[in-house]
Amino acid sequence: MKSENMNHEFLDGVIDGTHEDVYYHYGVSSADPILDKLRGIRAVIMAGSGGRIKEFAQRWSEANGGAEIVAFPKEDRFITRYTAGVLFCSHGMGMPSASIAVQEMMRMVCFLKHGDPGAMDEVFWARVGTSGGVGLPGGTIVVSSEGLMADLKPYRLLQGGRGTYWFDGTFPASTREAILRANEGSGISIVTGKTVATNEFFLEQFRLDGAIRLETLQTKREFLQWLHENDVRNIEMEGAMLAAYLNFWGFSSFAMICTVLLNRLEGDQVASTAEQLHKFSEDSGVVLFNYLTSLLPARRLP
Ligand code: R2B
Ligand code: URA
Repeated sequence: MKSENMNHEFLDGVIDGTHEDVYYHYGVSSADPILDKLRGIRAVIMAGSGGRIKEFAQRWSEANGGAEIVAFPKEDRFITRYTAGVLFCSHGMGMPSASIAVQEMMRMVCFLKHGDPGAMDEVFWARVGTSGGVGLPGGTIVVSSEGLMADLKPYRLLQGGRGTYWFDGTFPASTREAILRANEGSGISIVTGKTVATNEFFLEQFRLDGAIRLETLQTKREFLQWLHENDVRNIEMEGAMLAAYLNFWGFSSFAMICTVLLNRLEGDQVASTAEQLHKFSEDSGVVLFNYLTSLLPARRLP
């Protein structure tokens, strides 16, 4: 962990009880007794949709002998479920939304682990999501090697009028390889490669089917070709920020597992049937659970 990058000015007082931390978007605070149930946290799993989070938690609880599922009271922003060492949490769509979820989760993990860097670094983080494939058919799973913005540079934020904050968007190779190993023989098509995270579903992804259209078929093809030549395999909307923030604190175990909904070289509209979409998203869940089970062996009932 990179202690020098943590906000000790604020967090040290939370850990020693001098003041509370209010995780506003989750409706809980560090003084809330509900957090005592989460002290054994070993993984934070994020997904865009709240429905997905509830399904994941249910599945993980069943795999762990029906372990208790704890829900945070506030659900109008993010849906959260904790069970058997894993905190499942939705993050909405796009980096502005997901960055709130990630920052509050990082603070919460720090509090839950009493600021102990060794214990914090035992926590595995993942986003399981959907994406557009760059030369890959629907149903392929991409485990990201790096998260970049649409200009193929890492995640950045504006520092007022003074310049730009730059971050590191790489995903740890050891976690990626462990996920692949845990899924050997699964029959699921899994590739690794760079992922572009955009600030917009239509314009920054060079779609031609938005209300606003700023590109041509030719420039869209050139963009996607450029991404492909630079080893980008899929496009989504959160990965560059997720890797950036987790790297900033120095977590060593995190990943992004995204299913491909369509091959962007062939079109823009997500036109798969509900059944196909269900199967695609099931597969990314299977990839995650195969790894989670290897990491935290499930305690099945006899
Ligand atoms: C993938 O899918 C969502 C947009 O449909 C977005 O959250 C993402 O990254
Ligand atoms: N999510 C995205 O951000 N883009 C796609 O093309 C599909 C899912």
